[in-house]
Amino acid sequence: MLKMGFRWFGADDDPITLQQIRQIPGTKQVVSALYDIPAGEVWPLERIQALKKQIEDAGLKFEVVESVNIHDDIKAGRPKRDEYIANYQETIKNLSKCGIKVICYNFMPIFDWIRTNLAYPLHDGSNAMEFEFEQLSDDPHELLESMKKGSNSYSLPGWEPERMAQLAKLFDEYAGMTGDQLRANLKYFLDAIIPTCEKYGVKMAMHPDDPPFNLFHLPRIYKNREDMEKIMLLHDSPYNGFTICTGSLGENPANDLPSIIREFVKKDRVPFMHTRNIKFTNERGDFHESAHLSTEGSLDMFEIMKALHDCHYDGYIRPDHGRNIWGEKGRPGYGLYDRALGITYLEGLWEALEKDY
Ligand code: DNO
Ligand code: MN
Repeated sequence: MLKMGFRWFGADDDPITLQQIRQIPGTKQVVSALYDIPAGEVWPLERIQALKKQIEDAGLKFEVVESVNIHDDIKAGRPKRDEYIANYQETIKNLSKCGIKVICYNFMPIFDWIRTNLAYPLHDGSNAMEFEFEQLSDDPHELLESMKKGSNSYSLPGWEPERMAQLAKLFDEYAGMTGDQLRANLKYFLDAIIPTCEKYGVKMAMHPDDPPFNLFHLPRIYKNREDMEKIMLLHDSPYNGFTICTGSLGENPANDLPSIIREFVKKDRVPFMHTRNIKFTNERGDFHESAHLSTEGSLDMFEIMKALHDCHYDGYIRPDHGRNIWGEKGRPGYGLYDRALGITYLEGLWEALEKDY
């Protein structure tokens, strides 16, 4: 049985209700977070307990948190990092008291994932997020303008107006930083928190950089298999794990997802999976996100699920982004319908794999 989850942004911020999530066949887990707590601060126990209660009262489970974001002082290796790391340890402890088993996080400087259009029209009248190299400029403010084209009031995480206002300062902090330096800062962080994770039984699951290449002259360190091996060796423990996001890693056609999955699931380093498909639109590698089906995108979802199945995957999984379909207006990529369709498709593939055992 897949430990299938659905990402939920909380009662105040998500137009989707827990009652709706509960009606998606096969879905038992809600993946959520305290989204209003700024990176670096401790997540109070009572707040996590309240979120857990809400989810459990709706008949669902809460065992995976996405994300506990990392303060830029930790990523940039600034003096205040020790204070933020101590807070992170406290958060791990509090999450563990509430039964959380996995924390998804990312280690991308300044920004989280990036698209150039949040509402790209697809041939069937739906829309999805898109990435076009030509729209990228060296100035993130210009990119923000292009991103907003045609979309509603949502912005991607990391692109909120408050953060855009302090961008110059943040870029200064990373000026000249290499991948090795960023990796050293990750090691410093992992060496401090993994013993806490081991003690409290919470696994870390680092999310790939998206897209998986350097942007705005900022280093990115989880782009491919080689990067994963380096990260694994920074602190060798099953608690130092990965989220394998098929969409993010798949944005580089050189990444062989089934083989990456087989290698790292066998090594017990994959507590969490994100599955979604993308479709390349030209040789340069521009792409848009697509429905989960292999026939709708460039990734072979059957081979991905087969790799998981062959390795007896027993971690958590969720459909990542979907298209916005059937007139749905909410948060780009995080509508109800297409993600629910994604789940039933993944469950179908899984059932077929199980029966053929
Ligand atoms: C992209 C998404 C991201 C992810 C965060 C994890 O593929 O899954 O929003 O949740 O980067 O920290
Ligand atoms: Mn993802």
